[in-house]
Amino acid sequence: MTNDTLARILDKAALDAQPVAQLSLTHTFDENTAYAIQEELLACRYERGEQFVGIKLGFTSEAKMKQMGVNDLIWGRLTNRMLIENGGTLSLSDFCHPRVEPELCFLTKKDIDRELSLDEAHEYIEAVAPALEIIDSRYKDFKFSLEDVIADNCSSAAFVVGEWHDAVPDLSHLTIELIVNHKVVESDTSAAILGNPWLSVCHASRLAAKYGQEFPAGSYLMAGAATGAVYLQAGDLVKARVRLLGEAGFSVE
Ligand code: OOG
Ligand code: MG
Repeated sequence: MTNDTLARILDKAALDAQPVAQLSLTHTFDENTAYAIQEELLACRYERGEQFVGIKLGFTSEAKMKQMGVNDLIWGRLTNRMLIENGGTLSLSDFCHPRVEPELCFLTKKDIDRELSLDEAHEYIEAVAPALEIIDSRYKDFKFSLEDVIADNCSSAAFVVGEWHDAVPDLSHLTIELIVNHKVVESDTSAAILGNPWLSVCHASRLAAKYGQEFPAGSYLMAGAATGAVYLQAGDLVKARVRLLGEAGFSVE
């Protein structure tokens, strides 16, 4: 099967909100091919008029690597269709089995077309915000190999961004909490994200350049979850609360 055919299986799974068998059960493909399938998958979304708005990193924290049984940093693409306004509503029926995780989101200030050093990263970032990522594996039981999840655009499904703040040099000591129905269900500090969330900017710049992805000024960068993810239920009121940065939230119907 071609990369395009495999991508269309995942695209249909997302459109129908019906998970499919892991591609790796019937096809052998390496990490590079997985990223090529991801590109084809995004091409399906662009064909429908969606636009690239940013990059998300995955498995930047121990908690996530442990929860999902994989141990390598991955990246995916965000489109305008995935953005839910802060305080907005998510419909469970649009997704297979969505989970939510608390994150930080950066807003880029300049076009990025090469790997940035940690010292340079600050010049390229306009602001930072508390955020929530809704991940929704298109694979049955939310189970996958590293190659499977890369092909599936790293489970990207939706995201919510709170109020923007100046991105101060030290972002590694912020408590990040996931709050569902007024209860803290997951919590860690921002140091859980690669030891320093600014490193997410360096990794995203490296990966975008490596895979030829344009990363223009004004793009979002979801830095990766600080904690494990939890399944969403109808009626949930979900918030990410980050010390000094405030909250981002949505409700589930
Ligand atoms: C893959 C996406 C991981 C993160 O922040 O670590 C991710 C998944 O867990 O399904 O978005
Ligand atoms: Mg995430």
